[in-house]
Amino acid sequence: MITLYDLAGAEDDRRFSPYCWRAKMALKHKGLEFETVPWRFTEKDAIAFSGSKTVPVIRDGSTVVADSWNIAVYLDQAYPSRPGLMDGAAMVALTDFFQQWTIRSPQLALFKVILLDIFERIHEKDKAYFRESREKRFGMRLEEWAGDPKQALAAFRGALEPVRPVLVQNRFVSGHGPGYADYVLLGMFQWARCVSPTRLLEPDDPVYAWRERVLDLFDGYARAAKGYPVWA
Ligand SMILES: N[C@@H](CCC(=O)N[C@@H](CS)C(=O)NCC(=O)O)C(=O)O
Repeated sequence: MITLYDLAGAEDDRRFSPYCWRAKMALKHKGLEFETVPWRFTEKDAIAFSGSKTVPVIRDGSTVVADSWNIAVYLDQAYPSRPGLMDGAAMVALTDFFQQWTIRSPQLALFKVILLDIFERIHEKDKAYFRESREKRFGMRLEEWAGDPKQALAAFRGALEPVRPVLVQNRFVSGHGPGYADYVLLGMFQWARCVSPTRLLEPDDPVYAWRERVLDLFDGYARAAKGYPVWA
């Protein structure tokens, strides 16, 4: 049984990390059994064994892997006979590009939309650390960085523009069937949905229909997460 350290909010079952969602969907895709351990930002000691200060971290027997990208690559290497997250070196390289783009473009834009909702939903013991570390990163108060919510939402929707033609042509970012790129994008949406009531997409957006398809995978695993409903 694989163990995954998974970021939790104030409640143990509010699991909102986009990177942990990538790992959970990857484990589901591989059909591997796993258990999750709720973890908070300030519980660095609990994952010190991994050498990482961030989650996701997995323990698979005697193997420990930290970082969502490393976990995806590891799972395909360690379990080659199970469904592939990324088939072949070319797809690994292109998916790496896709995850780097996601972090720097739509996910960064979305951070502004949901930042204050995240702050509200995290555990009390994490609040001072979260505010201090993020304000140091942004060089300003959280409230200032978040800015105007309408503008932030418009920027997020605009940042998704490159995936729209792809999702009109194909059912999934990875083509006919879901792959790791889909879980990268879904992780971002789960991050938002688990903490924020903001309606991110209009139902006629091709990204909306794609999100429905991914939420339905694995018997609706991601849909069942504690969070706000997907607005219809
Ligand atoms: N590159 C890492 C990033 C992971 C990451 O930033 N995780 C956040 C939760 S979403 C975290 O653990 N943060 C701890 C902290 O900020 O101290 C990955 O892909 O796994």
